[in-house]
Amino acid sequence: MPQATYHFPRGFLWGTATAAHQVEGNNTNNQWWQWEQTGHTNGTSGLAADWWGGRWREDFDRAAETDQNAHRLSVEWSRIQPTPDTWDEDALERYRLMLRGLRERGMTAMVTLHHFTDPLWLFEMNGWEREEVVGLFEKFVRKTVEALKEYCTLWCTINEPNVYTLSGYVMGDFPTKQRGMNLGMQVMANMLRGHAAAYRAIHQIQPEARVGYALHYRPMVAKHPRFPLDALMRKLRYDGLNMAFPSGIGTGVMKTPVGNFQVPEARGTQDYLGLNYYSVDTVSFHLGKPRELFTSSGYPEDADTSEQRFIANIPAGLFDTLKWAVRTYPDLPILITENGVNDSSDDLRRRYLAQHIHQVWRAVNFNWPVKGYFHWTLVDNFEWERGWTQRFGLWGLEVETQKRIKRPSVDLYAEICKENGLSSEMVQKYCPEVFARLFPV
Ligand code: IFM
Repeated sequence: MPQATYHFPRGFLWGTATAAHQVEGNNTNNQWWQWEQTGHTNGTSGLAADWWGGRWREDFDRAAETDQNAHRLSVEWSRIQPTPDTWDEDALERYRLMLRGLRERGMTAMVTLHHFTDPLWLFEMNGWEREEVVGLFEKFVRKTVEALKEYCTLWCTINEPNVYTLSGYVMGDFPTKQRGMNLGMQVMANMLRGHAAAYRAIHQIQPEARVGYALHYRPMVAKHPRFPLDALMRKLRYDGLNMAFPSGIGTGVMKTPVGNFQVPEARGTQDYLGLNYYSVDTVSFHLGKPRELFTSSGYPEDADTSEQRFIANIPAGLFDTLKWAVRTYPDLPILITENGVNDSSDDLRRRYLAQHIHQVWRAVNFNWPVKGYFHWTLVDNFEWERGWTQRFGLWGLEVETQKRIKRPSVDLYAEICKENGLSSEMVQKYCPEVFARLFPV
């Protein structure tokens, strides 16, 4: 049996990623809370993982004690700016405490400034649909970065602008008052403007900052590649989901299925590319889905899927994602800002983790500039419209009692972080079923 270790470069960031609304609890002043109270989600966020009540301390301990050296968290706009004219200094102080907590534990902080939630006052004025949001977002970013800059130099302006837009304005799963593809693309253009304004503001405040955003990137294949409509739909969906935001940052022109948006100020506004990768979609033409531009997406019948078939374990897709990234932006540092799987029994997670990290190693081995990996997520969290039905945590959470339950993947990830690599012994111990694939003779 082969014995080997796939090593990573010194200084590689190993961590987990979280988002404020999903872990803090009692985030009553944003549009998601309202959406939950009006029956649009599978349960309500409630106390979530009670980080606002202080349980971030014990969870950061868990991360540090299992050798993670970084953590990506987000701040909640509606706490920091509860009304258009007020700032909550206590909330900012609480975030400073959390970031100091990371530093005290020897962990690098990455802060996301917008992760799906908007203050209610912004939502009520139709938020990102109006261009005025750009100045409002910049003001919030300035205030927040000034307050937190002592503890963070790695900033993510906006998480998954493509998902925010499409899940809301096209699918209707995320809070919106009106729907429509054109409106959705207008929202995405405003997010791009907001990102560009934030990028410049952060650099003004903190010249040494590294600023980017997190793109949810989904490789796609046509279900029947020789069937022209499937191939066409794959391209349409791929361009619509994956390419709009990057095209705007690459060229200053955001290309969308409903036309181009000129955002010249966005050109070149990233110091790294953040990639959230989960799976590969198989796309086909579907007459019954006009809202989704007549496309349907799923996974192959025999795919290794998670509960509810939500995610298919297709690790090669992560390599393809990284290949796309280096070809599109040669030399730009890459961070895997999310990757993980919903798996309450932790049967799939161990091999998903090992197989995906193996693909990251392949990329690093080509000298592609991948600088870190953030697993989604540390402790089970509130999964938006899917509520508590999906468990992405390395640690499980009993929501009522707030008890954390360690899953076996914790130990696998801890060994990877400690070793700064993935070894044959680890794979043999935690997921022998994929040993031959990861360490072929
Ligand atoms: O929980 C989400 C996160 O907020 C954004 N990316 C995907 C995750 C898993 O669904």
